[in-house]
Formats: sequence, C-alpha cells, structure tokens
Amino acid sequence: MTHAGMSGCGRVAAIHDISGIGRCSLTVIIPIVSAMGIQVCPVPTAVLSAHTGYGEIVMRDLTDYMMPALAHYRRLGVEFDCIYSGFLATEEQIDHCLDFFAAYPDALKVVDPVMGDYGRTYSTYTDAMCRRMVELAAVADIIVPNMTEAAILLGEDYTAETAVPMTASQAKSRLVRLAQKGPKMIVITSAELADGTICNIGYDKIHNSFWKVVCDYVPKQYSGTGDIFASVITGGLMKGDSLPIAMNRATSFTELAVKTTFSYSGDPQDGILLEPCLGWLTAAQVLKDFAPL
Ligand code: PXL
Repeated sequence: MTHAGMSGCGRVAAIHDISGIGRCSLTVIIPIVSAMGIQVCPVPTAVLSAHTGYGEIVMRDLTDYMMPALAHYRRLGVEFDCIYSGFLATEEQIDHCLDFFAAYPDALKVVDPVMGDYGRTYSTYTDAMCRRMVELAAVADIIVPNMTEAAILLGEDYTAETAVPMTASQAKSRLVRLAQKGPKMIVITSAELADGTICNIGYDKIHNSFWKVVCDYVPKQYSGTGDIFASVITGGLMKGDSLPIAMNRATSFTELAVKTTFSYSGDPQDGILLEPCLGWLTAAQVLKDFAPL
C-alpha cells in the first residue's frame, strides 16, 4: 500500500522550523521531498536566523500559528497523505502535533524526534520537551532517532564519550524497546556496531524484520544530515518503498551528499551542499546493499 492520494504522488504536512542559515529542517525537507514528486505543505514551528549550532540566534516561536493553520486546512477540506514532525520550539507544540496526527488518522505518521546529537540536547530543548517526545513516538508509523535521541526516548544516559559499539543483538534489543513505546517502524541513524561498521539500523514491527544499511565513514559531522535522511525515508515510504528500500535510498542519498560536501572542505556547521546532489533523487538510482541485521 502506498500513502499517495489524489494529489499526484501525495501531499505532506511538514511540521518543522525554518532556519535561514545552516541547511537543515524545512530548507532541506522542501527541496528533497519535492524532488521526489511529493507536495510539501510547511507548517513552520519557528523561524530562526540560523540553526541552534550558531549560538546567538534570533528565533520567533510560532506555537500560536499551528492550531489556526490546522483549523484552516480542515475548513478547506485539504487531505494530507503524510504528517511529518521534526524540530519543535515549545512543549505545547507536542500537543499540536498530536492534534495534527489525530486530524488525519489515515496519513502516514513520521516522527523525527529531533532533540539533540552526539550526546547533547539542542540549546532550545527543555527536559520537559524531551520527556514528552515519547508521546509523539507512541502514535508514529515510523520514528527516525539518532543514537542520542534513541537514548532519550528510552530514558537512558548517553554521551558521545561513553558510547559503546553495539553487538547485533544489543542493536535489535534497542530497536525492540523503542517499538514497545508504540511506533510501527524504527530507524536508528549512525549506529556504531561491534563489527566496526557504522550503520543505519531498522525494525519493522509488523513484519518482525530487522535491517541494516552500512554507511561509509566520513570524518566530519554535518548539521542537517538527520533531516536529509528522514526526508528521503518519508518520500520513499510515501511512494511505496518497503522499509529496507527506503532506508537504502535514504542512506545512499545522504552518503552522496556528505561525500560531495566533504570534497569541498566547507564548515560542517553550514550543513550539506545539497544543491548539486538533488538531481540524484530524480535520476535512475543506484542503491547500496542492505542486509538483515
Ligand atoms: O537538524 C536538526 C535541527 C533542526 N532545526 C534546528 C536545529 C537543528 C539542529 O541543530 O538547530 C533549528
């Protein structure tokens, strides 16, 4: 089954911030999902001069925009094939995302539980927001946490320093424990495995299948990479990909974009050089291998 409707390949309400500098959230989601033939309807959670990694940013919180926007879409009778949430500005926005999910029960529900990375939470995220993110995960068809976010959802301590590579059975247990919170599919990004590989690992609860796609290691960490990965997963699932195919497509594209950026030696803070890579999404694609985890 695909989640595409009467709107071409589908229409997604994308509940994320828009940051002027740093290529993350809506500035990468809109071009990627659009290139995959899907209409993106942004529901901005905040406007930022630059992403939070830039320090003294200017930020305008749009919490009071979200419910009137949803009410307008209801009045218009607009249907969404997917609701895709990400960076939120306030705890109240978690309730508003739940309202969006409830308003479109047939939509594919994608929750990117954006909270932090490399063992640290983003500067605008409060403990209460992190505690309550599990409520969004509970209603999701798919969640796409990194290792830091997976630990927060599980109520575990995690720092980049204490992180230990996982055996395959530890990785599976982590995925299953996340699935017990409610989501039907889980993908953890950039998981370090005990065999020395870095992988995106996934679990499809309905088919009881575990997957991994190995990532080539690039010795720089670029902001917005998680948003790029999650956008391609979202587009792929909307177009009918199975979980491993969507993971494969998203890993292949993210790797191409990361390697392209690395080759130009830019500042990792400025994000991924997305623009020269977008054509890959419309061309015939050569995908990576995937394997059972
Ligand atoms: O890529 C996640 C993200 C999204 N939005 C904002 C961020 C970040 C990560 O730093 O700061 C504003």
